[in-house]
Amino acid sequence: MTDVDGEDFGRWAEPSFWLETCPWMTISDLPFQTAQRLDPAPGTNLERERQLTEGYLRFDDLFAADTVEPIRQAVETLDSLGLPTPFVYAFDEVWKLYASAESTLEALVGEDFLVGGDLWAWHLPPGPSSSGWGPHRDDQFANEGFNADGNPTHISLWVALSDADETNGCMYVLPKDQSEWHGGSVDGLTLQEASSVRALPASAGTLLSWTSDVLHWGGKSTSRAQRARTSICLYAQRNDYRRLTTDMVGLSSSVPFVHRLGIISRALIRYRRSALHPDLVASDGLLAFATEHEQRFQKWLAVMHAVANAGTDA
Ligand SMILES: O=C(O)CCC(=O)C(=O)O
Repeated sequence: MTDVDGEDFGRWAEPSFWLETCPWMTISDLPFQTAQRLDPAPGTNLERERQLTEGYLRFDDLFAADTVEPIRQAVETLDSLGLPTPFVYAFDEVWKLYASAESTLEALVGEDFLVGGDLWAWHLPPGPSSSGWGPHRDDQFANEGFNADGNPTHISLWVALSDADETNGCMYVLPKDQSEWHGGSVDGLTLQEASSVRALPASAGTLLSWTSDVLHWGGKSTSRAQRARTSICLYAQRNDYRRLTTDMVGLSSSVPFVHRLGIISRALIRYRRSALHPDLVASDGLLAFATEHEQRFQKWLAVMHAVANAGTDA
């Protein structure tokens, strides 16, 4: 992602700016209500068992080309204009995509789940200077990744928007049953573990998921890459558990544009200093914009919380 210094950030707070950037996309308050729900991916219940042992899953071609292609084009367009790619979450189509997989995701993470939290969008142009994020586990919630019954409290959802393979930086995982736990550190991978690493080529429309104890990373692109690797990721978390991050939304909620700005801003702030992606350069202007919209979002959440509690007390 390139820097956006000198940008008039005031415009970014208007839906019209993003709609002019990607006129084929839409922005409304209630994206989930109009999302078409897909049937559960075949074998989802069996996969749930594998989620407990290996920790990662792949649902090939879960989303149709006419669902993912507009989103891919939006990420590519944002990147080509030097706009931060997570702003693709300003558009309804991304939220609808996750909602359309509701029945598959329910089987994996529990009914009435929430989505959001630490989201991102990647566009890796072909060639050896592009790289996915380095090896890590999504374990910032430390011991809160699993319930007492062993089922995950949250899983990561990664969707290929373009075909990803070993030439353009597909995902790699170390299955959890092949992993000696390194106490949260990714140092000291043994040869035995290295030989158990699996490449996860994924055609556009494929959903990958993993639990918080799975070591994973995005590969490097190569001079043999034919196309950019483009993808999006966020969390799904159980709703019968405390919200792990403040920016999780239920699939029956509204997600107004101003909240999306807050959610995107939180992600920009969270990942700004991350060693996972040295390409994120946030200008002072971008940081000020993100801070303002993140704070507005938090204030709104506090008000909603107070209103809900007042309702309970009455
Ligand atoms: O797409 C990538 O390169 C990295 C994705 C990832 O590591 C994550 O979403 O946690």
